Amino acid sequence: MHRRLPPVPLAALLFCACGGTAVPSASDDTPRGTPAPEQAQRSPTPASTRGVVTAETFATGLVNPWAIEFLPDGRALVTERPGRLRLVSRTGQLSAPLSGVPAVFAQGQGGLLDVALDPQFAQNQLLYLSFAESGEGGAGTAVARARFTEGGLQDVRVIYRQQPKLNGGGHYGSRLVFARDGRLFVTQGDRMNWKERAQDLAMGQGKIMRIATDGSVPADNPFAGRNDARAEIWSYGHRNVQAAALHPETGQLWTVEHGARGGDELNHPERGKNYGWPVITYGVDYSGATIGEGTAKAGMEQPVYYWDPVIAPSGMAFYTATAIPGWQNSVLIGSLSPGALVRLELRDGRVVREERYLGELGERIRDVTVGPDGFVYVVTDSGNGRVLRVRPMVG
Ligand SMILES: [Ca+2]
Repeated sequence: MHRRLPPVPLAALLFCACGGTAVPSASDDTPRGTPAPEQAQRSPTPASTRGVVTAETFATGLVNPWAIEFLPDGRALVTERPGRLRLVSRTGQLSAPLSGVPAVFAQGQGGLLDVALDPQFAQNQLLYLSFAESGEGGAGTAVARARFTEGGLQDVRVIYRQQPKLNGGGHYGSRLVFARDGRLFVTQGDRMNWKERAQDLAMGQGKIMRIATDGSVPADNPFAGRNDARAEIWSYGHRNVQAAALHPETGQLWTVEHGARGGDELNHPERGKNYGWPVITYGVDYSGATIGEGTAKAGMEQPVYYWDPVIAPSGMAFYTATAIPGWQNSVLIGSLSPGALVRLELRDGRVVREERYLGELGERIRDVTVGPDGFVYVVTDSGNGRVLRVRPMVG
């Protein structure tokens, strides 16, 4: 029979182990019988680690690439925020922009954003693009479905529009993630100047949406059938979700959202739940002013983990390959600022370790995926953006 180690030494042991940065659990030092405090785990802000992986240029000459997605044949699609979609060959050559991409509102953070393949892409060649779309009232996040052909996109149709459209260029979200049931999650933001709308179920801002691939709303959505709520809503109270992926074992949606100063959050948004923004947050306004009511409130979910200082998260992938030793089952997240590839180890739904890599590049990492070779591919956000292949350092 195993003896239980006393809680505090166990936390200290975890924190010191292995030369990496294990994360102390908020609940480890809570005496038994005492309810756990409403306090999320905080990132220990590890320094970027050198000597484990190296990044080599795979493709170059991209303008503000936002997303990368591999096709079954080993080529990749890359979006450029000004409104272009390109193919990257298996050897890193860029194609001319593909025709048929919808017109995008390419201002501020807006433009052509994510790309996702249909789960049946090999049979139907369908793909989905998220983008900022102009229209009455300003602009909003939108999703188009199209059929990929070598000659460009065909049968392009907008299947989702964030309502209402609003002025401003900030906080569009907008990652696309397929659930196991074939429903499409669309992450969004609060459009920056409209944060209170994240709590208003009649508004499309600050929500994660769940739609069918023809744009219809699944009847089992949490607010379907209500007069006072948008039926597409899956979860709400989000600030700006630019990183999302499906957990390969549980099938849950996991997300990372930009907080204000000191408030980036890891969540696994569940059906109908309220993630608190802007009522509760660990961040403060950029002016230093407090936001909302504090860090916890009944009826609002705590993040799994938060970053203070922030990482400015964008792009996320679960690593299930084996080509990079020790990374299997990690969560990989792009950091725009300070600029890094963030790796989390999860255990039982909690973060037990955080490491960071590629900080020495000084690049804004905008998206992360895993290639058919098992290596990690990231895109860098700049006017001379690149696709980088991340491999174990040899020698
Ligand atoms: Ca939150």
